[in-house]
Amino acid sequence: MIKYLNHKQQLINKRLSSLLVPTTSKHKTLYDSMNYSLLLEGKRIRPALFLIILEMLGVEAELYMDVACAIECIHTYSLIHDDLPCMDNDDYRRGKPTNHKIFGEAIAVLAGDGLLTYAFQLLVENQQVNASKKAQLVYLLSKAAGPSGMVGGQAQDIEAEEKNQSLKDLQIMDTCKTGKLLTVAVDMASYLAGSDILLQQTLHEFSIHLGILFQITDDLLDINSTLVSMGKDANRDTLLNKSTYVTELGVEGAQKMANQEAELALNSLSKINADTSFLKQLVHYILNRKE
Ligand code: GRG
Repeated sequence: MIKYLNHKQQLINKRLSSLLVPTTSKHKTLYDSMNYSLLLEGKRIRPALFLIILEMLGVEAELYMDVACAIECIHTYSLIHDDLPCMDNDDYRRGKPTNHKIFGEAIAVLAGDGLLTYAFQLLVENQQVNASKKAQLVYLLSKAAGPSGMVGGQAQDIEAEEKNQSLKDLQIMDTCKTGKLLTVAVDMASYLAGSDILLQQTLHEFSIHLGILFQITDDLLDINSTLVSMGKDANRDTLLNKSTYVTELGVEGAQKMANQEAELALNSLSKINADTSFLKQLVHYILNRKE
């Protein structure tokens, strides 16, 4: 799996590094700031997931590389904004100082804004996709990233600081904040591959379990890791007094739930009549991840 994932990461990194070029030297700082965060070593899980599903469904995935990159642009914007002093106030991300530490808060806000809007430019400029498919991709991605998705989850997170959230509320928050961008990577791939409705639903169900699994392992890593292993400040959730799967269930309970979610994700895959071996390996990779 690691080899396959690394290959996908390399392809994504190559395309990402050629995308953002300023049209005037007057905008150089903004572009430097966007490229700084975009090109740092991220795991590229969301775009890789998108490409893996396309390939599994028999589509030449590289044709849709810019759609994959659009997802990563949105993810990177969310990290830049999440790290700002008015949000989580983090000093490190992807093993390096956060965007605002290098470029200042105003440029970091604009770099996030730039990446968010550029993602949609990338989708619409795409030559591989016809107009009606573009409209559907824009709809799916904006819905997942916007107020009914990631931004909604982030707002709930901000309001919940210093308060105890029930497990149910925590699940609503994480399904939106972390889950929706993973889910939409799967939904966009199954849509582009022209999958029938049953397969789309099964893949969607798989992605929901994968999203919860990803968040639980993130919570477990937050307490068990260091700046070096995670690439960001560890133990931030405790410092910010946030409810997480670990605070609600304890380490053992959270690990048990991670195992259950991994099982449920694998169970969804078992209903699919295609070679799901890479997706199965991705589930195990996320369950056992150390970064
Ligand atoms: C600011 C609108 C807005 C949203 C922020 C992504 C996010 C929402 C907050 C980040 C906080 C956080 C740690 C969420 C947990 C899951 C998560 C998104 C982790 C970071 O993603 P990875 O592990 O990071 O895929 P890399 O660096 O590998 O891309």
